[in-house]
Amino acid sequence: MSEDIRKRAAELREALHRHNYLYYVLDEPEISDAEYDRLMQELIALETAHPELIEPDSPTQRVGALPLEKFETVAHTIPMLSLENAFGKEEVLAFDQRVRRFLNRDWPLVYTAEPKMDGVAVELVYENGRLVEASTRGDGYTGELITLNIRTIKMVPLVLLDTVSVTIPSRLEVRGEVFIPVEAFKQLNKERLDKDEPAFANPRNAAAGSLRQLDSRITATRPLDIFCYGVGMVTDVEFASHWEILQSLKALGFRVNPHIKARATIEEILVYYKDLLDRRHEFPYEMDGVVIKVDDLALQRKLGEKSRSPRWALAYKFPATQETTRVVKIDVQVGRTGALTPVAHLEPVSVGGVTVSRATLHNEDEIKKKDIRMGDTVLIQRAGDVIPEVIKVITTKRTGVEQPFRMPATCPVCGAKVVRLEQEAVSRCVNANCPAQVKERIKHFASKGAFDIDGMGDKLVGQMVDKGLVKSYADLFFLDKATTAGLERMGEKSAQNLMDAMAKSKQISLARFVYALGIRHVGEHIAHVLARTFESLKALMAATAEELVAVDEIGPQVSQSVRAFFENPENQRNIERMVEAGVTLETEEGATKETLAGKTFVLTGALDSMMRSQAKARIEALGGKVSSSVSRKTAYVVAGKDPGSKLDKAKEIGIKILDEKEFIEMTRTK
Ligand code: D41
Repeated sequence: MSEDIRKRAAELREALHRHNYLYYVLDEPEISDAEYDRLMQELIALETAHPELIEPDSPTQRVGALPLEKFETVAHTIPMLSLENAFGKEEVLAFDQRVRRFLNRDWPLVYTAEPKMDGVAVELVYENGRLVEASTRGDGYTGELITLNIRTIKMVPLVLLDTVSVTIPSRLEVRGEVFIPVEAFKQLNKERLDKDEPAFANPRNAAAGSLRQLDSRITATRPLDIFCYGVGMVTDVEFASHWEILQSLKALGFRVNPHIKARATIEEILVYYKDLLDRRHEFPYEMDGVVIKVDDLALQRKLGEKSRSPRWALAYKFPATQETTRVVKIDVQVGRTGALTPVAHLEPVSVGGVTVSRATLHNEDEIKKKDIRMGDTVLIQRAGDVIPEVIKVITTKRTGVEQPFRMPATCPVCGAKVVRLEQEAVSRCVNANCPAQVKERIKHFASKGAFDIDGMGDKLVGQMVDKGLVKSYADLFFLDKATTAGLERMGEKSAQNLMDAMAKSKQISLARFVYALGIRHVGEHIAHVLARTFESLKALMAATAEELVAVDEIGPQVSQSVRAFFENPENQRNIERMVEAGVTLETEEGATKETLAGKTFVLTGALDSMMRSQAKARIEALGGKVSSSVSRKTAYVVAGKDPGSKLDKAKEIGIKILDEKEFIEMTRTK
């Protein structure tokens, strides 16, 4: 092999590490995704042709090939201590008093405070700038070795950035919290439900479950992210303050939360806490409080630790999202596929500022496992805007009158038989014409990812089905305005709006159409795969089971379900009627209208509701482009918080400037 090839491979590795950092850590890419892919493909090609070139920290080597048998355990060089909790302002002020008394100080102390991420604590070990080991916190003294799983997280550097500002230590232990952002969590759960896999209760469980995979190829598919907040053992470098540690971690290529409050008095920290608490729902990830730390490391050393937590740190938690209440009754809800989901009706209780009166109980086995009975006092939890859940029964509150739940033998809505197949966790109503199923199918049909019919709310669908106006989704397109206007809470104006919305929805992509049909096991993603592969509805309807399973990502279950759906004469008839009503399929895949084609955007400053990469994705999904510098060719400059000189330049040459709200409005996809 020539020296040139070796040199080129090294060049590519370095470039890819850098662009990975710019994209995933800084969220400020300098090259397009396509260009990044080209570099990656070139490196893969070189490494395939010359396997001796492959190095463990090549950017191509994030995902391992083989699953582990089990995780090894490792001892942390320095224990990962836990945090003392505080739940009120008084406790925080008492902490400050205690620390100052201990240090014999009557003047204010300097603290640094950071959002407390609700995820999984991990330690990353670097030797001579290379990631060699990663482990969970475990009990604080020993954890599990999850190096292969951590390597799959693109926000984790495999190789440290070499800059002038920080020496690369021969050994560096970095601590951080791995988490899953809320939107990505919801998407992950949606995909799991589509595949009939159990949903995760909350983002933290999803992150923990993802890190606990023995097969790193599975972990690689999970949207994990990390914020680093501290160090364990570090050689060769001396830090003076916590703030300096955070800055150095940033300089070495780690992701550090940008919302950290640097060097402030305890009063300022209290204001910071209040602000984060008020705005916590604007963040793309879950936080459960603020971690307050004495900034000066010399003072930290003086303070030391007591039992298992440092005296110099405090977790000021956000108000609990857990509460106890009573289960008044348990009934069942009938879903789109006839699945019966037990729901607990609760005595209303405020959980973290939101009144909760219901909680999902998932299925019969879950109720049995937790032994939840009507009349029980239970601990419930609400995480983000996820449906509240029953964590456990407070058995000491039992009086003996509590009634166990039994799955009904007949559907509570239509009275048809309920069956539970042997290999399934759910019971189902067997009547496909059950009004509850019909309503759910229509709601799904009209939902955002499907026909996206504006104004087709739950109440309206309920009335339409109850009055016998619609028996299937195809009937929607044959509704007339007068009938619609006669429904409760409707009128001329809203009926017209609904008619307009339906007319507009008739132009639809094949993928959305297939998703809208509500075929079991066919979620948004699988619908896309099917649309991309078969390109027309006719071809998809004609596809044999063999042709279907031959498609990547389509297994026997999906294949069987798709066949059964299209073989059903009633479904065929419904599809024909929709075509008669004027539903037309845009055959092209990804048929979102390219409303921003030819328009170039420049992003400057931080957006509150999304990362730069997400903003970029929104623009590109509509055919627009993102550029890093403002010129006369720029169509719009999107200005977030703390915009840079790009905004000044845009103003100077008269480019249209969008604020965050305007930007979101412009890039909303139907
Ligand atoms: O964001 C967090 N979850 C977080 C956790 C944080 N920002 N800082 C932390 N600092 C510490 C000390 C002060 C003990 C180094 C922590 C944790 N500990 C921690 N995470 C899990 C157990 C302890």
